[in-house]
Amino acid sequence: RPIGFFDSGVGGISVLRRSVEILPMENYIYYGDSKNAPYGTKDVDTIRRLTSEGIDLLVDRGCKAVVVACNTATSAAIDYIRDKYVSIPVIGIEPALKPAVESTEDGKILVLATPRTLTERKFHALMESVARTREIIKMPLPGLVEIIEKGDFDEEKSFEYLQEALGDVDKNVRAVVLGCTHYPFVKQSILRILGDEVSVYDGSDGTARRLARILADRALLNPGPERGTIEILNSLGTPEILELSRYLLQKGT
Ligand code: DGN
Repeated sequence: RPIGFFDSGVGGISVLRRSVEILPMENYIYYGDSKNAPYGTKDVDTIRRLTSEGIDLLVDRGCKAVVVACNTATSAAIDYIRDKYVSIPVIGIEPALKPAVESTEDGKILVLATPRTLTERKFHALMESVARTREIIKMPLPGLVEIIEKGDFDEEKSFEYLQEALGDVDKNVRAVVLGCTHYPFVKQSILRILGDEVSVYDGSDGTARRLARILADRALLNPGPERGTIEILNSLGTPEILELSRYLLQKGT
């Protein structure tokens, strides 16, 4: 049976890609809800409803586990989704604040995410538990997801947007956490603006590893030996968005 991946657009492909590297024998179905992107500026009830509809589609296709590969949907809806689907593992993603704190000794940590992720209780709880002694700068980037959904990665618009947002950031920033699954696709622009000395963290590796561990614990891993398949679906359903999704799966970050 396949593993389902959900995101409010093409961003979760950054997590899918890492999972395919770690678990190449698995079959995957990726469902991006680009029609309703962005989620990051929507209210919690709307995000829950849309996430739940997306997960329904994956469960109807027989998925043995689902990954909510969207920080926004995880922060607003993961408990709700877990209560609804008690019989399959539901794996979420959160900003990689812990690895950023553990791997850098000093300096400030810049967290980039959607407005919703940064205001939700889940993020504040995460900050309380792992980063009490470090200075965190939270920076919402409304509008960046829309630019990436249009296929502009390290080009004109996304670079200009990031330059404007990050140009005056504190010079003591040592680590940057990409707390939205779309942002790894503009990592080069972020490094160009902040300088190569900053370390960049995103949640894809941690999420893919957690997925692997949970499947192993429940004896749900696909034994192989053949490589699995990857099916990509999108609520927009246009050839362009499917092409963009496949391109991102190959391109990486
Ligand atoms: N990719 C989503 C996330 O990780 O938060 C954000 C997408 C959106 O709809 N704003």
